[in-house]
Amino acid sequence: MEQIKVIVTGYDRYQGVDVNPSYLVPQALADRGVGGLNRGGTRLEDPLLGVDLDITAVTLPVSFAKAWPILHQAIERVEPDLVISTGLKRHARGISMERCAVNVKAVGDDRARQEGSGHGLTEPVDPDGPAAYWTRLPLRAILQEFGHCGIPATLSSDAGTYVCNALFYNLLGWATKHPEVLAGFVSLPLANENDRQGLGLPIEQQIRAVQEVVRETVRYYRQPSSSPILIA
Ligand code: PCA
Repeated sequence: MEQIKVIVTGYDRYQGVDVNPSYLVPQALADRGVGGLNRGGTRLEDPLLGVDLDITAVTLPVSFAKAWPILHQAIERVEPDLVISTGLKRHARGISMERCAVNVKAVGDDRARQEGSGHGLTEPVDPDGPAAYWTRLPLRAILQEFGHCGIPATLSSDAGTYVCNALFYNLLGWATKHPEVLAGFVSLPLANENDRQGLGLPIEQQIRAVQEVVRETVRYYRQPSSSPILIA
């Protein structure tokens, strides 16, 4: 059996948010796996057929200084094939599949407001780094899968200017030196259990979404396709 190791990350308590979905979702994946098919199912096109999937959940502090070093340590310990990071994007209506990380971070006291596109003072994440990095996750396949599952989602080129984007930037910078590893970022909306009109999605749907992200990324990892990953 081929072993594929996955790190799924999220964040610890986050100011002003009762339930941070990015705290719950990685843990749920580590506990439950990514769906029934890898537990005795035999659907032909199951990307997990013959795969021993090992998922490690990592909870990170909402801290520019600490988040990446902790993830980096976990990466060195686990030696993963895939790294999927998640974080809360409060104003999102559905799942946002992030295409790129930018070399910009908010400075100043109102950092927490910089989760979306920020307007305040900024500085580079890495003064010597490029303007942006692209993810190599199969975003098109993932969004197609979301369509089949009825999961509301969009492509995004903006993980904000706060810790999520900085972590993503550092992660993709690391991944350029480790091209055998696929890495990406999924922004999650608020956990919303009942108000269908408002922002957010129920937590179970968010868990399902990140399970699909892992499944489709494993499929691509095992058999890279020639179809374009990025949608212009
Ligand atoms: N979202 C923040 C940091 C922690 C989180 O869940 C962000 O968008 O950067």
